[in-house]
Amino acid sequence: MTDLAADRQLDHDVIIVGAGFAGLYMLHRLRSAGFSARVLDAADGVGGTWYWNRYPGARCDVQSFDYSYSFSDELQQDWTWSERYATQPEILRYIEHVAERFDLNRDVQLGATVLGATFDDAHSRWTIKLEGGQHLVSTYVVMATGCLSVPKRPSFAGLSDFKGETYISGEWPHHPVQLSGKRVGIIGTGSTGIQLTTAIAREAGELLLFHRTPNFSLPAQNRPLDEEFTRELKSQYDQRRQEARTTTRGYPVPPILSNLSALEVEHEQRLEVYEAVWRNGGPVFTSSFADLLTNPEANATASEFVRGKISSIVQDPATVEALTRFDHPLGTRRPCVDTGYYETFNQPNVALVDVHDDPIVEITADGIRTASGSYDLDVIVFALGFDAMTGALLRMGITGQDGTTLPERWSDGPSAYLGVAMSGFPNLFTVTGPGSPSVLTNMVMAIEQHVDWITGILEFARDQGTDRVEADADTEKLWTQHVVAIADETLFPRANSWWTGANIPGKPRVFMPYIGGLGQFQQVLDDVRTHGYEGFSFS
Ligand code: NA7
Repeated sequence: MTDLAADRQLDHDVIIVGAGFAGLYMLHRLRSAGFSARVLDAADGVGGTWYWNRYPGARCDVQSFDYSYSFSDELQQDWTWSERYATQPEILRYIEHVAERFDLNRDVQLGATVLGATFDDAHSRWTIKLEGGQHLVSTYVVMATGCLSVPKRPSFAGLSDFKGETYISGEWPHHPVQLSGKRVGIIGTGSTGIQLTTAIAREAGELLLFHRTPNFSLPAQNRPLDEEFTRELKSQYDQRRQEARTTTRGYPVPPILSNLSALEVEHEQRLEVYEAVWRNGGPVFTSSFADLLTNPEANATASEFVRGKISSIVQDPATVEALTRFDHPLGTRRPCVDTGYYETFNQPNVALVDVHDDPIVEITADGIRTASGSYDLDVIVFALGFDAMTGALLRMGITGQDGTTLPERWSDGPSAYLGVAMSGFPNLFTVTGPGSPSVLTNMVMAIEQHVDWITGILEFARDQGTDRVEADADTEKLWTQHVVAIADETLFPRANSWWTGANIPGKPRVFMPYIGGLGQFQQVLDDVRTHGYEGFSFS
């Protein structure tokens, strides 16, 4: 897009916000397609989610060799993962390696906090306002701002009175945090709290886990990846990736999974499948049978199996009761994937504090006070989750045509055509936005899928001699209705999950991700493209 780049008023064809997996790949693709682009990120380093979430025990729950870029065979052949489930430091090293390898850093502006993005309707361009007063003008903006990038902050009464140290999992400091011998309290038992628990239990003098709602946690069965495994994997990496792109989850699932209903098979056979999937490990447990996420009775058989496993591991009956008082079907909140989580409760220095019926009342100078007791602590760690999927976008100060802001536009809940564009916000694209498979799948695959598609539509616009691309309001509405309708056919909307926004007080309750899966979504994207980007107008 050299014509536009030559226009002095434009700083770049495209400004990309976010230097994580999405923003970096977006930059790479746009550059290759001949667009000028710049990435902005508030952090001091690349990595996005993996830059910020450096808390003890942080790990990805998708297998390392799947949770990685597939766009370059040289990259996937050269890089070797050390474990089945990679730690945060290893993932961050990988992202840094990619940024260097593809010479991306020269177009990444770090320490750049975006305060606003405003569309100039008359000239069809965006002005981005940065903290410090800098303004940048571009034809297009791509929000690669991540689905889990705004941590939920503690708002407990008395928080500032606490004399000890406090940490937020998603803003963990870069310096080493000394926990050995200390009395540590963790609030939150999602994936983050569970990973923190197993890591901190090894170090802390005493660990109290403040537990409100049980989440299902499944064993990772993590292991180092040996040379033979890696050689075999790399010899057929391309086939694996091709298959991954057709799957629901964005990675191939193990052959032990059954296509049958859980209720179609005998009890013994069902247990054999569950045992095999449990031993195999990872988040695929909910795919053990075809109907676990659509039929409550089928799901109950799986929930019962997991409950039995927990009871057989945890010795204290009151702890078992707190850990298994599930209020949602298995898999309708994201299952956690752990290494030794339930075993941790048998350690003498670890205890669960059940705050379900005995809620946290306040934080005091010395620790945490619940309705019925006080707990003295040296350190409190908050692992309260995220304002997921829409949080970063809503905070970005986005104003579209006619001066409508994104928070106004989404006041009844998010809506985006294919999770990628919104009517009234021309030339703005979101990578893995609400209405796309995103967090229900392997995020890196979902990111590549969206980034490739966005690059395609920008090339198409350029080929047409246009520089204004906008989703049609009616088409967007139909898509959003479809996303909700297919989720309603499943058990997912029943749970108070962050997928529905239920974890953030006042957030409209909408099941945000597209549940049809990555492979099916690819067909939709292909269809829209082959019909001349149906549902978009170009001018
Ligand atoms: P989650 O899964 O949203 O978990 C947050 C946890 O924090 C959850 O156990 C909450 O309990 C708890 N929480 C939040 N606010 C409070 C208060 N006020 N009091 C007590 N407990 C509270 O976030 P994660 O970061 O663990 O995981 C997010 C995703 O990251 C995960 O699904 C993976 O995809 C990776 P509640 O359930 O509300 O009772």
